[in-house]
Amino acid sequence: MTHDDNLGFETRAIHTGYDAQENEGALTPPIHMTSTFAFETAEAGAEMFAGERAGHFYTRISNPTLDLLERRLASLENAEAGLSTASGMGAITATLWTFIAPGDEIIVDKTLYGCTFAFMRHGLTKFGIKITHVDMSDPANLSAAMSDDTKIVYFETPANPNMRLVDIEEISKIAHTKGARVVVDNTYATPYLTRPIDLGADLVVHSATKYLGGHGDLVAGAVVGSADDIMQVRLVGLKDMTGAVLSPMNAMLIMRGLKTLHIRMDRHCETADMVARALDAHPMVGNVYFPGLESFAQHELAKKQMSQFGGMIAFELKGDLEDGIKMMNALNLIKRAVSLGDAETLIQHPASMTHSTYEPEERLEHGITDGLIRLSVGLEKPDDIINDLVQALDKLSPGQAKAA
Ligand code: 7XF
Repeated sequence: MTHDDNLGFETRAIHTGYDAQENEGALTPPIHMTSTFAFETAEAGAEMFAGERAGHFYTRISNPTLDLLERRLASLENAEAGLSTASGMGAITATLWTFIAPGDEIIVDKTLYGCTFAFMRHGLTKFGIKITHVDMSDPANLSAAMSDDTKIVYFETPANPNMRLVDIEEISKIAHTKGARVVVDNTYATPYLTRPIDLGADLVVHSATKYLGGHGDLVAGAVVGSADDIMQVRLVGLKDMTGAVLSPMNAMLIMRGLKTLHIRMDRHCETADMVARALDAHPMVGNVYFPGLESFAQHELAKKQMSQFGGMIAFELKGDLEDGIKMMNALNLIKRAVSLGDAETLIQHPASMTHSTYEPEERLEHGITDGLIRLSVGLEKPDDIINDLVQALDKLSPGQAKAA
């Protein structure tokens, strides 16, 4: 597959894989809303099923609209091939089911999105897969933990919800000494900010529900990697083991989102930086976790691995859980909602929402405090976002001076 290597990221997000002249001149690609494809002859059908003839035969395996989206995502991630799925969890489960067998070990970072954690720790372990958690913020911990059974090394960076970063290049080197595949969840950073394949990762998974779609109107996922690996995920993980195929209609909406990914991400990043600094300056706010802050523990790694620092912030109040609830309920503009990467600024409480899949003692062990609040900074006017947060925080500290 060509990746229009000479063209920029933004240009490929708009054009890759599509020729209007092959489609009646239509500027926007048609949506192939079809479950099945007619064979010219019975023999042609049999040849397609045998893998001896190219072509689409059933949308759970492939479809021209999905194919176009997959080419674009692969191009943006600098991967050979891509696969779209019905959700981020569809991408993660299809990928992992493809490459593991009973007795294998997956080494995962300490902090993961709640359902990914539940899939591994509460799900895969039932099938004889060993899940070992390692604090990958120090790569030496991975070196010490690798064994001959380790088939996959898996992490998010930045991690949901507490923003911990993992050094993709260092971790990939260590994982490859034992031949393990490195799978990175790049949902938070998007390929606009970080390209894990370029840094040595083997497979990149996404919740396309978030920044890639970008408008909060769909649920979708994707995985990219080598052509061989992606073919296996397509034929095993997607076709047979999960069936988590994306709707062509949603593929079209993601492609519409991708056209503005770079503009949206620039703005998310710029506003998040302002919001993080405003939170940091407020007397009722304790720790602020944002990779762009000089005080962020892994700020140097953020500069090495991310072109900008993203639109996600986590913070703790100088107060208790009740204060957190009071603050969230006092917001007028910012929506109390899970998910992220939308135009609307969203706030949520991981311990009782996205990460309630962890047992309380597991949350403690994995660094998700009860007081942590997560903010997905949207595309509204920055002052409006900051003013809403400050007026809600001020309600916790009557008499205290407003943050500058
Ligand atoms: O299956 P989904 O499209 O919802 O994607 C799952 C998923 C995978 N990786 C990361 C880093 C994610 O954040 C998600 C979904 N997270 C949402 C959230 O944290 O708000 C889900 C709402 S419960």
